[in-house]
Amino acid sequence: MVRDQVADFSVEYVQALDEEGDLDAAQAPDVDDDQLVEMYRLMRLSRRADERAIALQRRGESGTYAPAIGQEAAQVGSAIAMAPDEWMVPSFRESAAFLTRGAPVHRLLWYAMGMEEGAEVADANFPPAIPVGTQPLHAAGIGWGHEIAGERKAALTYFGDGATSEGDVYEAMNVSGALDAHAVFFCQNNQWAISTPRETQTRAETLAQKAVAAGIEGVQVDGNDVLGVLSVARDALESAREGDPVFVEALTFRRSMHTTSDDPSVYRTEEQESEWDTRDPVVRFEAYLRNEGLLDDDRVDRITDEIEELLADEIDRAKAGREQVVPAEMFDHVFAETPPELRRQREAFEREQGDGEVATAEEGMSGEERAGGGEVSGRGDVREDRETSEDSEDEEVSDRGE
Ligand SMILES: Cc1ncc(C[n+]2csc(CCOP(=O)(O)OP(=O)(O)O)c2C)c(N)n1
Ligand SMILES: [Mg+2]
Repeated sequence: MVRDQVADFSVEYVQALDEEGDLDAAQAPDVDDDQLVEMYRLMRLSRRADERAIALQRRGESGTYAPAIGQEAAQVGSAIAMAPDEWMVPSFRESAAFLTRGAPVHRLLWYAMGMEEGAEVADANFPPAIPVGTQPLHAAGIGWGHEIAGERKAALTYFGDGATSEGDVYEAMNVSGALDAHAVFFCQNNQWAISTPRETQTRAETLAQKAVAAGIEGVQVDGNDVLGVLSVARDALESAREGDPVFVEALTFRRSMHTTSDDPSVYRTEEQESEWDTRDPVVRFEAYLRNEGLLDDDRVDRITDEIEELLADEIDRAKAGREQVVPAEMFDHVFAETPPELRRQREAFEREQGDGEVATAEEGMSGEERAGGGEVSGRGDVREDRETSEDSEDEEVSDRGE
């Protein structure tokens, strides 16, 4: 009888900045001082943009929003590693990645406001993907295209821990391995898939090991360490550009609600949340930059003021754009020639709007259609919030989503 071990696998974990903000020089990526401060600014911008977006939703000025609060290092560190003309293929929680890739805040807000303009495919960024785990297949396709065309480029796709339980994600990794697709699969393991904790998502010890079955490399990184993420993402992209796809599991934490429709206090305790207080990615990176002499109180204050100013302008622009929307136009972009049933719906919708007052898409739906609304729809809860929320936009938003 023969009984040999025929394969041996292991998963590496990478951290450059520890929880106190001390750097392990051996893992440190090469980054100049200006770029370090810019990464910090982007993390702060994203955090604040998310807070403002939540507040807008609470006032009924916007629809459902999925904040990236707590995941800024995972997104900024990976998105900044990409070349501008390489495709980013996001899920629905990538505000920090979008901002790093140059997308304006008002466009993110337009998406949450249910506007077509918010889903524009611009600057090599795909629009958000709401169906969980579908977009890695798009990255596999783009990456295969790069291989066929002989291009030294890679696509990077974002998805969550929950998405790794979807067959599509495995299929995307498997086909990428088989066809040498230039793709990086960047999983933000934020410990939660709505109310499902990581421990019950899968019995696998790590998510990174899911790469093994696809025959591609899998690596874990401290996703709250922006320098560790940058280092791992650079290596992964370099490998993918040569036709060797990589799966990256970034260990992070969703510090806020799943979306503005969610209340995490129903399914997780304050103790579970506070465990991650000391690992906040923004606090850690700021401590490092202060130690390095790249930030002091004055510079931090200036960055804060610039962010507030930028966001005030961007929110004004988002609101001004929203006023231009003709909601009935949503019927015009479905078919080349609008079929009779849709035409009837359009007419009914216009009648309901009466004197041209701007109505939400939901106001034009039947009760039955409304009941079918999805969990993370970019549209849908505007009317309800108008009726129930009296919060002020400027009020501080609780991370617990209460
Ligand atoms: C195919 C599909 N199933 C279910 C949902 C509802 N849903 C939206 S987000 C989500 C959880 C996703 O968790 P994860 O992949 O960890 O991403 P995260 O929300 O934590 O960023 C679910 C089940 C959906 N949008 N699409
Ligand atoms: Mg998750």
